[in-house]
Amino acid sequence: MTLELLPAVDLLDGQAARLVQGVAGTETGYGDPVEAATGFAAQGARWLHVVDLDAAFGRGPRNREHLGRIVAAVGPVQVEASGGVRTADDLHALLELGAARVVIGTAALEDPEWVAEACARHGEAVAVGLDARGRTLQARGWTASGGDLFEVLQRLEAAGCRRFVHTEVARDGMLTGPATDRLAQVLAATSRPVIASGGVATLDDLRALATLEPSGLEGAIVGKALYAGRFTVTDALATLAEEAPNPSARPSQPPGTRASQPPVAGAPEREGSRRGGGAGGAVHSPPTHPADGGAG
Ligand code: AMZ
Repeated sequence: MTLELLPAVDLLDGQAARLVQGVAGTETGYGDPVEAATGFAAQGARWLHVVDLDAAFGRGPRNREHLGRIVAAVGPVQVEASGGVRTADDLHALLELGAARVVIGTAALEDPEWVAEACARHGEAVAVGLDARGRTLQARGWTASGGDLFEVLQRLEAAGCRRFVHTEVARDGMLTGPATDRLAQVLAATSRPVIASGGVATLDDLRALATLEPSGLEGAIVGKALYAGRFTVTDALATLAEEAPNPSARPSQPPGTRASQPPVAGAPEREGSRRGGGAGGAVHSPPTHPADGGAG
């Protein structure tokens, strides 16, 4: 399978924005989120990851109207929506707006019984967000911490949760490369598909993540690198298609499941894959996205 690319559209007060390590006040604005979303869709993205940052910070669901506009504008591209989903009403509201999948983070720590119930009831339409600094989970817009990444992962997998989104908070918005070692540990700890978020800066980072696909990595969320023009969605999709293993050479398995894997030892370092001073990929502006020039 080809690793899925999920370009990120984070919503802050109705604007597309990127934060640095998720800290409020560090944002760079990127204008109309529908324009960003349709730009990514026009380049062939099949999924978008849309986060209501205001809701995640507890300021209320300020961006639902924009989520609805994005869903309507990009269809049939599927939208994974998250941020501030703490109750069944929040979850239902996002599903009714047309989100194909909703990611629940904070509530996995604060209300694990409800999250287990939501997973059982909504199946593939719910994913658990594991936002972590190392092994410590983060909640409420990453302003509170508590709970062990692996303990919560295993508990919610046992409760029937189908999919996990792992974010390495310390790398988010930093363009420092993904947390491949930690991801390998997460993949070894679950038989469910995992989506990775945080740190992707170059096409070589995507190649490194693609080597984890046979271990159960399903997708990669990319934000800052796209907005900063490090590469385009078109570039990323072409790179991931090149890296996809030959499907005929792989054993067949039911969708959404895989045999448990032995832990993957070490990060998949490719020859020449690490960047030096951010020079790992061609630097150019995303053709269909409002130019920014200022991020990074
Ligand atoms: O940047 C942040 N401070 C931030 C962020 N990007 N805080 C939360 N989130 C994202 C998570 C996940 O997708 O990565 O919001 C979602 C979780 O929200 P909640 O409200 O369920 O914890």
